[in-house]
Amino acid sequence: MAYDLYVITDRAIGRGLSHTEIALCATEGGADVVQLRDKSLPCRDLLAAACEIREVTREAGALFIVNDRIDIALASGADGVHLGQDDLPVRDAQRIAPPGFIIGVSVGCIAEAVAAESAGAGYVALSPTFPTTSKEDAGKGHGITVLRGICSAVSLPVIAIGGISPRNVPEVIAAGAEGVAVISSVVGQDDITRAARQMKAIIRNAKAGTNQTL
Ligand code: TZP
Ligand code: MG
Repeated sequence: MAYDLYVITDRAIGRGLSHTEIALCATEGGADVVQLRDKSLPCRDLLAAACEIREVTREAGALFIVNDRIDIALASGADGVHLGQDDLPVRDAQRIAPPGFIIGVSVGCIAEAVAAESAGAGYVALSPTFPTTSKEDAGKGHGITVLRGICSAVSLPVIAIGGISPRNVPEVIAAGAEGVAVISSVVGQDDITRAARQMKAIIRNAKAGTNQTL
């Protein structure tokens, strides 16, 4: 399972494009994971979007994760759900999840990452790694030192989320992150496919140790 480039859909930052259009562009550019994130859509509209993105990601060979809503994730056949510290606890989510279902968890410190791993999470995301304006209540960036500490403390894939740009990908990967989750750096760009392709190349190069930036 690759988590290198994890793209989160956001209709406002995507200038009115639909979730499905964003997913199409992102996967065309090589996104490994698409997360459907929308806190305002009515349930049935969210489910419809999830079912469409399930098709798009299946064709592209990408993972599909639904933010917050395990019901929508299960009903649409998504690969997993992404849960915050105030969402359904991992152990409760596991009781209703089929085998192999991925439960990703946002964490803000080593203790939360270790707890998520013990509870059976499939990956953890340090949220936010850097300051971001894309999530109102994101709080301050935890920074590279915390990221490095989490990467050493758990054996799960660790994803950096919040304020990730082509410029800071090399230090994030060098800290041990398996991948980066982004909104602005891909969805907020005029050409989402091109931006995804560039981010993917930077991640690949950072993993190969070449430290290329834009
Ligand atoms: N969760 C933590 S930070 C964040 C989310 C959804 C927003 C990430 O957006 P950006 O634009 O990549 O900083
Ligand atoms: Mg949440």
